[in-house]
Amino acid sequence: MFMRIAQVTGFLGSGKTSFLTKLAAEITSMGYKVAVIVNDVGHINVDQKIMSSHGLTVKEVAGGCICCEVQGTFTTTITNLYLSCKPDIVLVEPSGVAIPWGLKQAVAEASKNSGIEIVHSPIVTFVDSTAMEEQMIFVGRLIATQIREADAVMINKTDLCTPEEIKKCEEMVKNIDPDANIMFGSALTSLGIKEMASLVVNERSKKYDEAMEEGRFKEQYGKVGV
Ligand SMILES: Nc1nc2c(ncn2[C@@H]2O[C@H](COP(=O)(O)OP(=O)(O)O)[C@@H](O)[C@H]2O)c(=O)[nH]1
Ligand SMILES: [Mg+2]
Repeated sequence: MFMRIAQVTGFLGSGKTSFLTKLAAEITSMGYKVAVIVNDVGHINVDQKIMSSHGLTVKEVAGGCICCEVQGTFTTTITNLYLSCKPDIVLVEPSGVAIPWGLKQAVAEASKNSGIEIVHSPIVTFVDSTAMEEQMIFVGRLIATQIREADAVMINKTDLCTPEEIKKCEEMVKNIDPDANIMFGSALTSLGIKEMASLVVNERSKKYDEAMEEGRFKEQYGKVGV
């Protein structure tokens, strides 16, 4: 029993759902069975409609954010998803204010409880290139955490920006994490779709392993789920 989980984070409105819809279609065309879990309170019905129109499986995790509140429910969702359709890869979009390690812990719990071997694909944090500068003023700490905990950063909505604006956004990301693996994307032009598909299908999250080894995971969350 083997299933990949690819987590997408990023602030509300950074374009995760729009991108995931195309990403899921791309991964499906590569011959993999894809499922999508969205947990965007308030937007769930819209997301579900978009995803369903692409013939994808969408599981709704009710109530609060995946990472902190619904660990039990998430475990059940993952287990049921596996039993009902055995996807090769599950794309997870937690709420826009979730941080990556929280969800990783929930996934670890799901894995332990269900006996499914779960591989963590690289975590990709989405950044809204049209809004990052302003968001850094109001929610800078959250965005910085999402960037530092990610394996890759997707500078998104590039179709709306000039090359100079994109460059500025890239510099802001590098200021937060000089080692960030940066990609550029747009749900409108499909820039970055193939690149990200290849990443989540073929690679593993390195940040997660490092954090586990160094005990940082435990330090941050009190207990380790595996
Ligand atoms: N022009 C443009 N608009 C986008 C892009 N991605 C998302 N949007 C728009 O940005 C808004 C938020 O997108 P959504 O996917 O719901 O963001 P999420 O909250 O991160 O899931 C919506 O109005 C989308 O149509 C993009 O690449 N280019
Ligand atoms: Mg969304």
